[in-house]
Amino acid sequence: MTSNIDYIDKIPNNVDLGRDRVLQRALEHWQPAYMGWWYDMGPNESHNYDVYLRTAISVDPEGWAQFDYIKMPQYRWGIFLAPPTQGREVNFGANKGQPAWHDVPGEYRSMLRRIIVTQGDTEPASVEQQKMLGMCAPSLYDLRNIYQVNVEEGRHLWAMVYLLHRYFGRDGREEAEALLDRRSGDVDNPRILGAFNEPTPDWLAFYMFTFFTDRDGKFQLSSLAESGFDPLARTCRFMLTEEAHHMFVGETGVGRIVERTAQVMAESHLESPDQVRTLGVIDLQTIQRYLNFHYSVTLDLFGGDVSSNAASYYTTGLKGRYEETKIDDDHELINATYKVGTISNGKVVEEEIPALNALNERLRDDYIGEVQAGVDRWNKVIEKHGIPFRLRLPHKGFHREIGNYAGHHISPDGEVMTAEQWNGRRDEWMPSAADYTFVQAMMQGRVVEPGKFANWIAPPRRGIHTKPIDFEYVRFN
Ligand code: BYC
Repeated sequence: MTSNIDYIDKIPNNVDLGRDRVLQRALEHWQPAYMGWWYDMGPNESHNYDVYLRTAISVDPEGWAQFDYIKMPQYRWGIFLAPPTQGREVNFGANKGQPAWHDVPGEYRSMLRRIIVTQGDTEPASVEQQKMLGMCAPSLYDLRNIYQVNVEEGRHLWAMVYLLHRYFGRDGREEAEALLDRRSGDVDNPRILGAFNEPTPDWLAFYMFTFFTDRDGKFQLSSLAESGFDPLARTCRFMLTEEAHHMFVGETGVGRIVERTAQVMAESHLESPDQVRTLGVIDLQTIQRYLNFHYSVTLDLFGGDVSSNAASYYTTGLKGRYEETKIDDDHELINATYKVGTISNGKVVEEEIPALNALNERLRDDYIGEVQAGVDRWNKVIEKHGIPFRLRLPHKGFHREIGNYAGHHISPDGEVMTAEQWNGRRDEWMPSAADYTFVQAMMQGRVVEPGKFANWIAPPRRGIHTKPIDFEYVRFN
């Protein structure tokens, strides 16, 4: 097959793609397969729309985001690494102080490939999960935002595929193909990590996902941005610039739903969930249940509380802690300990374990600190409207399937229960089939008039890229 890709124009990059024959050959096969995947699994019925999107065309801090109308299949998925740091070293683990690697160290090859594949797998998974949501968008502004998130998740897949193609030879190419073969939720060939096989059936779920799960992305990418394997570090550093917008979409999305509900409750002086629902908004109790679900499945994404994999990733210098180089310690953690929760005699207790084995838990704790701050901001909105209800994060052990809490039944307050007790209260704590039916019924059809918003969500404070809120962010043609 001969190449018909104009590399410089179609694939913006700063990896000298125009002269890299190995990479070009790999992409000649992969790029058409990617486009096939996008047409098949990308946003439903969207291929002919003109969408006001930003495209990364360079890594220059001021110039990387170019905004224009574009049809999504013509989006220029590019390959970017953050600029190199001269003299960079491996900053942690047993190889601390060695020059950072510019090629894959042979002895760490399979471990590194596994990390890159796991990261890469989440990106197309999320696009698949969100495929149908454009059909019931609450406004053109929101529709444009989900499409922006989708094309950038596509680009993040490209980022990982670049590493596989460039550094892992034949097995890298095979892994890159497999990334397009697995499908979110597929019984036979599912995505690798649990949360990426859960449906995202409505916009409340989408905003919870972008708030909670994309933020796992931020913390994992930050840890990988510390990697001693320099191309991975630099790739992730650039991905983080795009990730920030996804979390903004999530936090403001949930915030606007909360705001609209609180506003309607304050105006109507109604508090009971059933009455609130009759006013065409989502009751705060349902929002809490969605929060419980998305928070708990996302906590699982950090892996086991006690993990020898995590210890190996760290000791070898492949995956660091969140903001590793800002931490004031020996960056080897040989004698350090860390507390993890576990169940003993029917109670949640803490035990002190070697810090190296607790690195997943430590990252999870860093993450929890940040999500708590976001929940506090949502609560300020509720408080401002004089409503006594407060959203809260459930206990870390609630509804967990990975790690020390897996197999136990823990209430949002941290009480260890029997399966029967827990299941008896499940619908108080987790979205029920009836909740999903209610939310989806409210989100029938999409709002297409510029500046108009569905009743269940407040408008944003401002538009995208200095455009007004009533800008025509999507043209349907
Ligand atoms: N589901 O030693 P353990 C993002 C497996 S999100 C299913 O505790 P480890 C994004 C594990 O694979 C960020 N299986 O785990 C967000 C292992 O399997 P084996 C994605 C799971 O390896 C929104 C076994 O259980 N990036 O970017 O320390 C939209 C024992 O596990 C799960 C990354 O994850 C699970 N939740 O930690 C778009 C970074 N958890 O060995 C994008 C790369 C664990 O028995 N990944 N297992 O076959 C990693 O660093 C690690 O793989 C993990 C797991 C932190 C995920």
